[in-house]
Amino acid sequence: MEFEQAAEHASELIYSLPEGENIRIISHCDADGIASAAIMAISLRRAGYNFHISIKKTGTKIADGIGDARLAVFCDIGSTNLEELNNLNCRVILCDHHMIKGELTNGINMNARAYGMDGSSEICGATATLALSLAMDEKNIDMAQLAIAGAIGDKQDRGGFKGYNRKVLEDAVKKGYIEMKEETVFSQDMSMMDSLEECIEPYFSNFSGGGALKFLQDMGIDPFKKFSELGENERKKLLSALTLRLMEQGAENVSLIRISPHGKNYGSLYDLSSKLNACAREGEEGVGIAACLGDGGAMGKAGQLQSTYREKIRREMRELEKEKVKELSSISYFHTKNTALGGVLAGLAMMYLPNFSKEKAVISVSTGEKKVDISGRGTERLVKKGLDLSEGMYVAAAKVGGGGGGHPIAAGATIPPGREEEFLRELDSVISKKMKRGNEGDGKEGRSGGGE
Ligand SMILES: [Mn+2]
Repeated sequence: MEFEQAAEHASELIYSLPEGENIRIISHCDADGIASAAIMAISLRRAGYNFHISIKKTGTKIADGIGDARLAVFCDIGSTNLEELNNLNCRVILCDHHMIKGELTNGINMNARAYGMDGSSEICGATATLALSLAMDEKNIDMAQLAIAGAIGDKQDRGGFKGYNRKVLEDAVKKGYIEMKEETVFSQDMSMMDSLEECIEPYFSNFSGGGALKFLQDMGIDPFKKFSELGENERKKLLSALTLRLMEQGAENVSLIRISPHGKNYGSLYDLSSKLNACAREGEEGVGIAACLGDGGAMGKAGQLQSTYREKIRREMRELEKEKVKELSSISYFHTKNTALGGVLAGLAMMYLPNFSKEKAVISVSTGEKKVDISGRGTERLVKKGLDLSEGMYVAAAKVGGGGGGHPIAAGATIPPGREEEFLRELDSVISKKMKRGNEGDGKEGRSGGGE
């Protein structure tokens, strides 16, 4: 069966229920999950159904509290919980893109991976959900705005939108719901000084506490002007100086200008995605959903959450910048009290902090009373050299009585307190062995080549 055919079947399953029926939506607690839930909710409302949304974190018991609903749609979550889904008393539709284990016997599986799509780069939870939404009514293409924000949330914009994401984006551009605009990666609405200070991706080291002001003044650029108010030459000069600075920090693949999708109803979809992400991170998923459903007040609140969240990250990054980094052969690691930010900080440190080696994966360790949360981040270049954080976390966590996994480039683990040292040594050993093998392999194949 083709993916779109599965979407047709799922749509028929929904329309087999009478209007006014209450349909459950269960979705994942991140930007993609929030966008997915909103797409499903709006689609159901347009078709005359009621809905009830629950946003869940990955883990078990995601299907708790379904009550007597006759249909539950799982978006961006559920593929690793098939046993739970199969045991439900209601029918199930699964719109997902995560790794799937087993078979859904209780409804319609729209996990894109089951149809040969690359769930890590071509389709996300929100675009998979949009496929169902389009099968229900092709007019729902306006919600490609939300779907693309979801794809950005899952970093599927990297290297340009691909596969089903791209198809959806192109359709929405054709129909006038999305416009591609060139923009800088830092904020357009603030003075240059403020936007450089508050920028997180990319993160400029030492730009806080007057650093950005001095940098701009030294270049002869008025720090209180917005980027749009600068002259053509000033802009060019500034962009090349900032690029140089990021390269000095060790950042790879620096690009300060991007062609960004703007939604007719939501503005910059990068910004929307970042707001939804902040809502999820700050435990205010409801605000994110309401913002997607068109509640202006909620969108304002989401903007505040975005500021709060960014400020938290900047505060931690300023500390990390000063840190004497601890290193083993293939990993660098740091401790943070902020469990929720571990992965984000590891990723930003890996990319932008000069005191973290670009040749080693970055690991964050946050020790709590009952458990230790570990997050690891690498780069595509390191993955090509054989880095596999997923395998490393899995093996090392199992050794100390914990659990772990994820992707080669980004993974995590939870282990018992007191076992951190042992875990890190094992993780380093597993990663080192694999990277050594990876290097040997590359060496053999690349003998005739040389260069990239
Ligand atoms: Mn997702």
